[in-house]
Order: sequence, then C-alpha cells, then structure tokens
Amino acid sequence: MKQDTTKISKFLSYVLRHKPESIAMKLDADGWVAIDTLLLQASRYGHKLNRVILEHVVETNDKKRFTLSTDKSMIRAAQGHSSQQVSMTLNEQVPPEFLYHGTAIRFQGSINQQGLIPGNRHHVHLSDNQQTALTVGARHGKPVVLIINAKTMYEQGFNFYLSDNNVWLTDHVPAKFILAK
Ligand code: HQG
Repeated sequence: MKQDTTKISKFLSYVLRHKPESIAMKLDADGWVAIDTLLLQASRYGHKLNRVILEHVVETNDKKRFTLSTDKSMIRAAQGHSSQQVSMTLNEQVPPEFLYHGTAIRFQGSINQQGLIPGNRHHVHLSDNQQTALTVGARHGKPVVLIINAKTMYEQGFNFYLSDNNVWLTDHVPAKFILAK
C-alpha cells in the first residue's frame, strides 16, 4: 500500500506540477484541475486511480504536496511547479529572520558565485527549520544547510511567499545573504 501511494504521489506530482499535457489535461493559472477530469484522463492513460485512493494519498502525503479545494471538487500541487500553464497567485508574507536551504556540499562553490537560483522550478525553496532543510539537501548528496538572512532580504525589497504546505519561496537569493552553517 505504501509503495502504491508513493507511486501515485509521484504520478500526481508529475501531472500537477510538470506535465499535465502528458495525460492531455489542462491546469488553470492557479494550478487547479477538476478531480473528475484528472480521474478521467488518468484512466484514459492507463493509471489506476479513483476518488477514494486520491483523497487517501492527499491526506497521508508526508509533505502535504497536494491541496483540495474546500468543496473537494478540485486539486492542485501546493508548490514545485515547472509547468508554464501555471502562474500561481502567491501568498506574499513577511519571512522570519532566518530561513534555511538544504543543498549538497558539491553545489556550494557554484552557490557562492551565483547565489541560489530556482533551476527547473519556479522559485528557490526555503524551510523555516534546519531539520527539513537537511532532509531536502540529503536528496542531492552529502548535505549542508545554508542559513539565509531572510529578514534583511525582505527589508531590501525581496519578496517572499508561503505555499499551501509551508514551503517558503523566493525568486533568487544573492550570495551575500547566505551564511554557511
Ligand atoms: C541547487 C522537494 C548550483 C539547490 C524538497 C538544489 C523541497 C544550485 C538544486 C523542494 C544553485 C535544485 C525543492 C547554484 C541552487 N549552483 N546549485 N547557483 N542554486 N542550487 O530539487 O530546493 O518532494 O529543484 O541547492 O523537499 O532541493 O518536490 O530544489 O540542491 O521542498 O515536494 O540546485 O523539492 O519537495 O534542486 O528542493 P531542486 P530543492 P518535493
């Protein structure tokens, strides 16, 4: 069951963040799609999925990656989009004094030069705690946690956004705002 839910979660991330067109589906600009449409298109493309399983995956997802609309008729990915169909209205917030970014030690030289850049995603992803950042960094190799002077950035005009699942997002973190731990 755990394996199945992980597989479905990965499928949902793929179609709701990156490639809705892979199952001939369209997202609206805020990333939403009707669950009925998703279920229909998923089954047309050979993915076994129904509403009960979908809601189970959404509820049990370790990082709350997916959000249901209040009436449970729509679904979207909370963050992490690369699809050009999506330009989400972001929830702008004042950040805490420090935010954290976990990365691999081998990226540090390049980060010191360029700062943090979004790569394939729409934003740089930051966490409000070091443990989460460490886990995020470990996905890429031997991890290091970078401390970001978020408050100072904010005071200098950088915008910060908080996703549905509490990931902090910003466009770019210039190197001068990064302190290595
Ligand atoms: C690195 C997962 C070289 C950056 C996680 C990271 C998170 C640079 C990698 C979410 C760089 C991009 C995001 C530079 C940044 N030079 N490397 N100038 N600037 N990088 O996966 O932050 O499972 O796109 O440090 O839990 O690791 O998708 O971003 O190592 O919340 O829900 O480039 O993805 O959540 O990697 O992870 P990623 P991320 P999900």
